[in-house]
Amino acid sequence: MIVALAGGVGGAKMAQGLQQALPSGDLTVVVNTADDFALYGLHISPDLDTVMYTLAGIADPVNGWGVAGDTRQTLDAIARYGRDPWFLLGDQDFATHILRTERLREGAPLSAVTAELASALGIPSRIVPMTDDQVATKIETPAGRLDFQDYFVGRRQSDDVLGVAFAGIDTARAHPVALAAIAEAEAVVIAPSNPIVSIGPILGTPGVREALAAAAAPVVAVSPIVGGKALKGPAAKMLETLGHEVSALGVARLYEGLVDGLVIDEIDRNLAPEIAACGQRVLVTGTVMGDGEDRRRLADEVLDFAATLTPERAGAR
Ligand code: FO1
Repeated sequence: MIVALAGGVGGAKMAQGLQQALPSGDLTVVVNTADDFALYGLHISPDLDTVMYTLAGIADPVNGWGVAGDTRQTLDAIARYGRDPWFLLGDQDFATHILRTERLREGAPLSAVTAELASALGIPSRIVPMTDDQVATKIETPAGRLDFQDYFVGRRQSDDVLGVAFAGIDTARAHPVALAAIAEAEAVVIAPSNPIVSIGPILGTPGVREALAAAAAPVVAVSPIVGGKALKGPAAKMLETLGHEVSALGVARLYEGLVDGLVIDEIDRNLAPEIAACGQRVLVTGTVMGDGEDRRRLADEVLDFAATLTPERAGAR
């Protein structure tokens, strides 16, 4: 079994490639839930849904999030009542949030609801929230402390990021299925998701770092920074204002002691020696994932690379 740690769109693409590369049922995706929030009384889990729609083959191909071909009649009707439709929820997407919220109110844990939805969509992989407890990303900016989606969607990531906090993380418990999957995995793949706000909360959930350190399997990360730029979203600007180098080397330093190998893009080939000096083996390949074929090819290469690694990271057995 292979475990992927994933956030939103980049993580979902990597997960889809892995799902295609592996026998049915061999993939467990542990997903960030610190972006979750409530809107119109509904529980929205953007990263879980992005992974779920992508693995079901129904994700919007342009945005990467939401459902392909979805309409916005509900949101238009909400706007008619004078509410600002700032977060773009499609009609089919609303169905997911309505049913999730209903089941949560009945007392079902988020992981069980996610499994029900994913199973109904025919997804052969396991999608596991990092925790069933509530964790919420807060962004410190010159304008004050912002809720994550207010910063990300509402204000279009225009604020400087002075700090990032994950409210509730200290008392959150990593999902036991995620911890067991890491312990039993043949390889753990940290997807090319934002290391601060997508992978950061997963690693920060008590128990996950310890599970990774104790795992017998190699841990491999794919750099989300290519040629000094983020593939998507605010990762580059965030890394810079938080004092990290905006490069694949910066990513290597963030994951130092945690991973055995780092996959970087051809364009960053010159960084390979310095990354190796961080104690990480390096695979240089094309990492920019467009269509399905790119995803599958990268997944095959990442799995082949992982199979060549002997865990040497700090704490590895
Ligand atoms: N991202 C946007 O930039 N604008 C949106 O209006 C938006 C709506 C949205 C609806 C459902 C969903 O599952 C995701 C959505 N996203 C939107 C993406 C999401 O906010 C981010 O990708 C993640 O939270 C960051 O990983």
